[in-house]
Amino acid sequence: MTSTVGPSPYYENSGFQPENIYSTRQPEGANPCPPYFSTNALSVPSYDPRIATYQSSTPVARSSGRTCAPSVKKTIIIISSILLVACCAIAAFFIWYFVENRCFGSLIECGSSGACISPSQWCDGVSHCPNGEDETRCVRLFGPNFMLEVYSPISKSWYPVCQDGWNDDYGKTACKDMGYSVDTYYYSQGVATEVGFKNYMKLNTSAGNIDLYKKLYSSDSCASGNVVSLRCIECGTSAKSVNIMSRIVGGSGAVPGQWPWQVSLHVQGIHVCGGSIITRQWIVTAAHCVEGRFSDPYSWRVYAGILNQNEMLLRNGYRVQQIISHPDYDADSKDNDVALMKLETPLSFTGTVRPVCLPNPGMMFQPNQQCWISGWGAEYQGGKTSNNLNYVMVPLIEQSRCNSIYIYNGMILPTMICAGYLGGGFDSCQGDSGGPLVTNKSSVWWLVGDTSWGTGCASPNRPGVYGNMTVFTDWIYKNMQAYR
Ligand code: 4AZ
Repeated sequence: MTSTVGPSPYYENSGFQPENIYSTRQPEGANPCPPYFSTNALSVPSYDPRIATYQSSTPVARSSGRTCAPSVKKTIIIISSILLVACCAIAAFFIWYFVENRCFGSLIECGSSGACISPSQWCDGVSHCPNGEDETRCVRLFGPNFMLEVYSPISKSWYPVCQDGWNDDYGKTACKDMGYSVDTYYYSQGVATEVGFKNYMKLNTSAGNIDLYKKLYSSDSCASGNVVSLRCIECGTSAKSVNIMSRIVGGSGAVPGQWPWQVSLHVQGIHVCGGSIITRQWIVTAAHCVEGRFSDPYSWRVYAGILNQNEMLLRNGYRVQQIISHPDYDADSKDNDVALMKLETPLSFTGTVRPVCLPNPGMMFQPNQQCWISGWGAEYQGGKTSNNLNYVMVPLIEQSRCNSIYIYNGMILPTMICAGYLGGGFDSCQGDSGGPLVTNKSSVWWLVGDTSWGTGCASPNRPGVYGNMTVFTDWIYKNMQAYR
């Protein structure tokens, strides 16, 4: 593989980031500007109706005892000025406070909706926030080691979980809360903590039979020194290693079990798009595959573990119960080109039917990182779909480079990622859409993208464009959890 891009930038899956910073409570009903700081206070002091305002240019000479001496006037002006500045500063603080913090006291804000809930309602198994953030932002898996992290709505940060007292029952609860089914639960194990952790979530094992999240408390120590690594599903394993220069355009024919997450999506017995298995019931595909007349779940059949299209026609395929297209998908720009299909009956996992792993936040994909695409798409621009599953290695292309004037000139949005060869020759093509762009890292196959668009197929300076899965994982988990 030729290296054309420098080493410094990387693609980082930053996952959910807290939106606001909370500070201490502002007393309800407090007036930031008391009446003596009113704007006309300086021009109409009550003790001397004759005193000049700031606008007066000619000071009035005073002789009587009731008028102010110049030094007294000066003092009043200085004090008034200081008070005015202090009032403005206090007012500015309160304006900032109300803009930044919409919830009073210990109440917690629900994402960006502005709704407020009490800390005891966060992660209690009942959705209180309008968009359900209180139940979807409880746990996440971080980095290539699947490190379990729990969200603290108070400090608005994620903490690793100390392994002390942890068991598989807690692991299953955490997996369920991410939208996984308990029957695919794989394992929990302790991994040595990275230096630099200052805070952990620890289990209060004497807390009795209460909810997992109520048992967790924040601590700056972890006796075992191990944190929980959690696998909710055995994903990202393939029976066959890949032969790098092994059609798609310019690729090779796949063997059984090589890309076990790859599915073929049919409408009326015709292959329309590809997709990727992420759980027994959920398939990730492209939103543009399920637009318009293709949005009816009952028109689709899903074929898994079969490499040959002719063979699929002899089988029944899996029925689709539900299709969820990304709400922000834009058909013109192909922004957020991702959709989920829920199968009516769960898949049975075998050597040739297996899920791929969704990328965890904190994973980095390097520019030029080797990735693989697979599908039954055309083998050349304008060709018909292939009878056999093909694959090819495509390196990632840095965002700024792909957006350069001689490539896609600003059309690559943050929800997209480019992969391919600027010299052309190897690429995804019509019919590969919705299918996987995967990479192997730490011996696990990760879904980096879903095939989305490109100008033609395998032309120079027109690489393939894929949905950037790292930005969709929060949306995917949220939907898997909501439509369990
Ligand atoms: C398509 O229409 C399509 N060369 C998929 C990928 C590419 C172009 C078109 C990228 O399904």
